[in-house]
Amino acid sequence: MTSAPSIQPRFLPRRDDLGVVAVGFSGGQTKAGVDAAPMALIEAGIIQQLEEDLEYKVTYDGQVHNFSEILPAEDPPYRNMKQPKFCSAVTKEVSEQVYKYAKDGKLVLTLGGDHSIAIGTISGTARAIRERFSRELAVIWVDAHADINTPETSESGNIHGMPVAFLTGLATEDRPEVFGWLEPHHRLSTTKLVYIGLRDIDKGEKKILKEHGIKAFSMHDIDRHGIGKVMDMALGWIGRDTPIHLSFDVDALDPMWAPSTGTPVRGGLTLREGDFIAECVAETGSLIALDLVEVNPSLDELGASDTVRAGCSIVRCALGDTLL
Ligand SMILES: [Mn+2]
Repeated sequence: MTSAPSIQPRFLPRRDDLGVVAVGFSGGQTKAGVDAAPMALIEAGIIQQLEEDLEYKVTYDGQVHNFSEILPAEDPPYRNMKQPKFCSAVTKEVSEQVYKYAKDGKLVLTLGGDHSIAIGTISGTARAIRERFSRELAVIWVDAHADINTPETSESGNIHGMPVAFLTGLATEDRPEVFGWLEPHHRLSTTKLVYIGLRDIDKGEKKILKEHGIKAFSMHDIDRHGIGKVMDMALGWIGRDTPIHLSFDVDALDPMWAPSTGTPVRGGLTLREGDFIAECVAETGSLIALDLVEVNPSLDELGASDTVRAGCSIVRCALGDTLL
């Protein structure tokens, strides 16, 4: 039994109050199955663990949303993006839900789904934090990939590789039905973004990261400094007293630990390094939202349960679980 997090809240009036959003969405990429992740995580007991072991008061509507009711009749590619209208409509709904929880002072946990849903989660918290504290949000994006392609630099056209470009305003669009609903108050500053775990970056993305001076700790940096120093540097860059949204793509972990994911890349984080990142963020007391995305239980029959277990562990660590 672990007691509730003892860290003093800076941004949460009620540190033990958690809103859960389950987003069974796979339209930001082309492999089926990532939509089944929220149910797999819930069946593995994640909500129960948060309630019983970490003593959170959980608000959850009991539904995994697949948003089939807003699936557009026609959704042809636009500016090279696949399923642009569906992704835009779903992320807008997610944004509203996350905003409501965050505005209400709740910590928000979103279970994905592919990483395109972060357009919704991060825009929702960015807006709530601006309204509640007149502050800018910081984002720690833990991932093998930078997900910062613009529609024009993307080779695949999959929107799960573009969320950071839309969130930072590096990609913009006027049409409201294709992310035109993202307004300045939804956005994230490129100076408030920190990547950890990168190792598979497209040419166009490397250029974007360099040109905008975006803080990124690749696997090379983790090899050089160790994960402890990297976390010190990452949190130092963000600064104390800044609300943090942690967006954790399970593919940041090495496929040895998390094989059931859409775009696995070898040479990744160990299970402990992943948990350590989450523990360090929890220790700041500044976490206001957490995404866990890209668990795909259908891709690797043998590795699915390992991947789900790894995902549950990261969520528990980020929400205050400790080894001792
Ligand atoms: Mn990702």
